[in-house]
Amino acid sequence: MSAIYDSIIDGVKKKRKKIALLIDPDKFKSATALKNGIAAGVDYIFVGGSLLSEGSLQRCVETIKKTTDIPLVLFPGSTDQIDPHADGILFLSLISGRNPDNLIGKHVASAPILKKTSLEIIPTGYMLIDGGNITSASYMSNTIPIPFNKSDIAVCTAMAGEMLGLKLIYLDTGSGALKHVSPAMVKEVKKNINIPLIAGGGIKTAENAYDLCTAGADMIVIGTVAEQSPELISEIASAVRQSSDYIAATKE
Ligand code: 1GP
Repeated sequence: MSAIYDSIIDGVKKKRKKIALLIDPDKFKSATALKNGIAAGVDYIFVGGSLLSEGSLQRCVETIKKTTDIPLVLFPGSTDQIDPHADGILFLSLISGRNPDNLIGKHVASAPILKKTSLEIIPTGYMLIDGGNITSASYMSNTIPIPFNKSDIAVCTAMAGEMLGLKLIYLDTGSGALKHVSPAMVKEVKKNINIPLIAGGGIKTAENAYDLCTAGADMIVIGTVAEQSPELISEIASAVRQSSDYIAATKE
């Protein structure tokens, strides 16, 4: 079963950029972001967080599944963020870090649990990039992010991830980052890999989303801006679609 991954690949082939709305169960207080995301036609809903202290992942998944058919993909911060009612899971290897637990330990612990579900498992090379502040993702994973301007390190890390058989590369400055990953880094990484590329963290405006998509991101992820300014979701989703149109026009 690979419906989600196939749809990502299809987007890459057709040069149709995608947008995922990230819902952190801890911040899922009002359903406005979800409602606006559905209205804006987001392609995927990601659910998860680096640390869940108040919210319930299960309740969040249940509410989303009752509300929409948009594929729900778990983006887990820990092994207890697995819910069989979701559609898929990003099986994250934190390849920018050197914490063995996030490279293989947590995978071993969660493999028997995942085996019993019908979740689509998407092996993902997850790379934290410095976005100007220490994020929960970096702190909780006990890893140092790749420096903001070191595209060469990002390129080599992404290439290694692809060679290891990972199916996606996700460049993330972390939720609530001051800066999103640079378009220059996205461009370099994209040039050197043949698997889909996701960019997330610190995307605050339609322009940010447009710049990352035109630089080569196949999908962008928005979380904080969707929670804090849900009225911007449709504008950001439109910018993602416009970037696809721009790319299609310039390649003709
Ligand atoms: C974090 O990429 C996501 O892992 C989304 O980040 O919350 O900053 O949009 P933001």
